[in-house]
Amino acid sequence: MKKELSQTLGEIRVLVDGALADFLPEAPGAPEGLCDAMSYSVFAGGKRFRPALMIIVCDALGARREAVLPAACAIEMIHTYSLIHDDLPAMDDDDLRRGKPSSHKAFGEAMAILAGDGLLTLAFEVAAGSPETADPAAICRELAAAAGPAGMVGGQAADIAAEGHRGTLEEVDRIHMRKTAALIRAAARVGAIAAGAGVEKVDLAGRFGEKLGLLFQVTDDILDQTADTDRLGKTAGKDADAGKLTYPAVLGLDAAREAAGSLASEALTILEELAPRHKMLALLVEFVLNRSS
Ligand code: GRG
Repeated sequence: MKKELSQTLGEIRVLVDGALADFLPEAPGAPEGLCDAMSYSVFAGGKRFRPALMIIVCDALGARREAVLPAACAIEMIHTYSLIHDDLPAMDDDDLRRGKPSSHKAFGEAMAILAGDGLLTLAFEVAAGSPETADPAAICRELAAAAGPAGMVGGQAADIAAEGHRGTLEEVDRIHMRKTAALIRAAARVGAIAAGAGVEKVDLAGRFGEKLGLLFQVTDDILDQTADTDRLGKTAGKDADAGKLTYPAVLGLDAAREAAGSLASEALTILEELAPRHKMLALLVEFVLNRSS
């Protein structure tokens, strides 16, 4: 990763982790064990990619980071809930996440379900507390639409339904557009909304985020097949074993790599209109294209 990007991501991690630590133990009246399970997964070492994208889009449009910080924490809570629930035996049944025992292995299934529920609901309380200038209602709507039945939850349901079937590229796109790209698209849109951007800029940010989100999924699928469990922090090769509809399964590895290159170019083309020559966003695209974990 380029030094400038790793420095910016480091700064953002400190900012977001500090704010998350403030928000998490303060679920008033929540039993201690529940807060422990919520904090365990939030601080298990995730990359903070979605908050970083949101904050860098906000930076690129010239706004202060305070405007977007609650929403950045909210999206990380939503993302973490999705991983906790995805790892459950009824879903992907994975014992390992972010290099540590997954939530249900550490706390039991019931507490893992509740930790996910707690994070999802707390996320909206936190997002609703965004500064008035950042349009909290619009932010909550974006996050809810991206996480809900027409977004991530719908994508997860479609993904489960497609297991073991041979599919087309269009089907894989349709699933992953919702399961992974919708939340990443929302990260970019919310960054623009919090910066006070108009509808056209918000839509451009969304188109940029959508390409980046699909790219993120293609590289995730490629890594699942090519990287080892230690590097991934989750069990490698699970998608193929579960008969999942992935980009390499439908296209083959070489064509999946080409598709990743095309998505990165498309994202960079949209960036020229969104924030011309914005180096950090361009570096973020390059990072997702070349990531190794
Ligand atoms: C259970 C409603 C529900 C949804 C689950 C996100 C998801 C939907 C499932 C996770 C399966 C998966 C591996 C998807 C690929 C893309 C993805 C979300 C990877 C994990 O995100 P990273 O790499 O994780 O940002 P870290 O740990 O760095 O935060």
